[in-house]
Amino acid sequence: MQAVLNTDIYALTDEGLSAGRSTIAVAEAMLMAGIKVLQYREKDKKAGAMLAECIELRRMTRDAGCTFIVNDHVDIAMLVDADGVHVGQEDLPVEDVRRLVGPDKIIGLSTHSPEQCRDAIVRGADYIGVGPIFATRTKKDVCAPVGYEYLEYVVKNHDIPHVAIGGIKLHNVADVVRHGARCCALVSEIVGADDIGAMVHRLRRTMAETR
Ligand code: 3NM
Repeated sequence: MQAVLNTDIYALTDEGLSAGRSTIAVAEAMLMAGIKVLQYREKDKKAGAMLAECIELRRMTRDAGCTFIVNDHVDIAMLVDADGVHVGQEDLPVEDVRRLVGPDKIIGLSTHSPEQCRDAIVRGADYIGVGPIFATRTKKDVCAPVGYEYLEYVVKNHDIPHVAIGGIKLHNVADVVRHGARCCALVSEIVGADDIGAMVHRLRRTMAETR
């Protein structure tokens, strides 16, 4: 039951961590490498600039057959006809996001505990983020790492599609997969890589060899 996230790597944007490259250029490299789920996550940009980038990314992801998710901004997701939106625990409740985007769009919710996982299912989220698995500096207001304990809880007890996130790198991704993650989200390891295509291929090979 992983139809929504039927892929190995969930990529996110973050221009501040992209070693001087634009988010559009980074996304282009990700799509060239075969990324099939991309989330637009830019915390320090104005709405107008985000809308302009998302229009471009929607075109690029559609051409590449890649699912396009917008973080936080339900309005921008709707304006560009993104495939879905991702929200956090303190954003608009999933039921209200659903009223806005309708039944056909994907809604992802970040979760950090078994209770939040059960709540996400009741509220009708289509997939959940599970993390942070490890400490990360990419997300400012993030809670303490949940380690593998919470990931294993989700894998053992629930069918909802999930994506492991937080501090995942090339050197630990095999271990995350061994603990049951089917899809892994990485921000800094991919957007900060010198050669984004090579990084995606190495991650993909490592994950495939672990399964
Ligand atoms: N969400 P990196 S951790 C965006 O736990 C995000 O919900 C998290 O970045 C969560 O791969 C995180 O660079 C940041 O550690 C992940």
